[in-house]
Amino acid sequence: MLPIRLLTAVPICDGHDSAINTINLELIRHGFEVIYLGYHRGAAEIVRAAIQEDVKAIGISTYNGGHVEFFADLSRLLHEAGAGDIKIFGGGGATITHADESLMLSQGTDRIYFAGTPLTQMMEEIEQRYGGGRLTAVPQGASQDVAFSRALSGAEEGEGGGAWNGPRFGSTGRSRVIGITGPGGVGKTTLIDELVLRFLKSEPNGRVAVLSHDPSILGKGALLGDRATMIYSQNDRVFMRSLGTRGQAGGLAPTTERCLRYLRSAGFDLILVETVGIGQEAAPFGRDLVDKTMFVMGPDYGSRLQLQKIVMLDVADLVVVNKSDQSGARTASAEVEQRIAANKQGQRLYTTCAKRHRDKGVNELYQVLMAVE
Ligand code: B12
Repeated sequence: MLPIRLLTAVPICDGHDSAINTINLELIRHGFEVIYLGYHRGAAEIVRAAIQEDVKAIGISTYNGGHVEFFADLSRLLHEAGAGDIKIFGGGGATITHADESLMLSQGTDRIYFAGTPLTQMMEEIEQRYGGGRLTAVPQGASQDVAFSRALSGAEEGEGGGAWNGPRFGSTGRSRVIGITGPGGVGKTTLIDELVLRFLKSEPNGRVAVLSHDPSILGKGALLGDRATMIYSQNDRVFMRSLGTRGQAGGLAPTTERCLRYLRSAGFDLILVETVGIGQEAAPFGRDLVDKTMFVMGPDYGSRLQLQKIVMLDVADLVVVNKSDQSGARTASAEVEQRIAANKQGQRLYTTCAKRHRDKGVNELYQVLMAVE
């Protein structure tokens, strides 16, 4: 059985994230997979993420006021999408009054936790309310994303024949699946977000999927936080699913292959798969899992000798040195270029600075990805 998933966030115009950070850790300790969206988040992006991540409930921490309207908005948007069965709960010290609470409960909120509620009591109750199985029914009038998201979780569990039977998602008629890997901290998520931006601009009717991995232990909870750092991927034409590795070594999850097959069958034009940060020995993508593999590294890998030890430099189709603004980037590019030239496999090196707007290296990389047959 898949772990139960919850999404947590702090509303727009609110930066009080200390409470939710504590709550997140407790939820993880109690075995939940927590997709954390971060602070200053609008109702629409929270609802979109909750649907795509197939969560059982949304937990909101709010301190700066406006909570009555904000929670009502969440409830309205969930119902409009046909996902009114996703519950809403939350807290915010003493800034939510008992009168507010009554109003909020009457407008669709499931539970408010007040200041002074012990964490153990809160967790026991959250387990009781939202534990058990995931949401499987697709309510009448549900959006395509709601139906697809629940079917995708079903596919993870081996249900439904492994292929999507509903309307197709993309517009170009073919899916390109790109596996992206590299050590932690080299900017993979930022690079993916920038590739997504280019896709949204160049394919006005297309849809892109992102499958993102964070480390987790089998049978335990996980904090899945890649969405919190993404900007352009908060868009209706992006379908993003975060996965915990659930005890599997190497950078991917036990259900990654099923998810990828399912996303491909749904016709997304571009599917970007991000592994967790990997070590020198890992080569996470098997032969048929993806169409092209991309290895992203930073200029700071140590000595030239270290380069010899990185297995992905032998097998990646595309090699990217990101953070090209850092000192040492030129030398790094030259050394990596030499390293892959020695492989004699026609691998190409791209030098990028993903955090820079309209970076030429990212533009070039995007063109190459979209030309993948
Ligand atoms: C810490 C704090 C800060 C820190 C925030 C640090 C951070 N990164 O979070 C700092 C100093 C940065 C800060 C800044 C500001 N703050 Co302030 N801050 C607080 C303070 C003192 C505590 C909040 C807190 O974290 N409590 C700890 C949590 C764990 O406990 P709790 O609140 O009791 O929560 C319980 C339950 O509600 C539940 N819970 C809470 N959230 C959730 C979520 C879920 C999913 C669940 C299940 C449960 C749950 O868990 C707890 C269990 O017992 C409150 C005052 C107060 N005593 O509440 C003011 C307060 C929230 N801040 C306030 C204000 C005004 C500000 C500023 C605007 C000040 C300014 N002029 O700059 C800024 C805004 C910052 C921003 N960007 O939004 C006001 C808000 C007033 C209002 N709403 O009308 C308060 C109420 C202070 C006051 N009395 O004036 N603040």
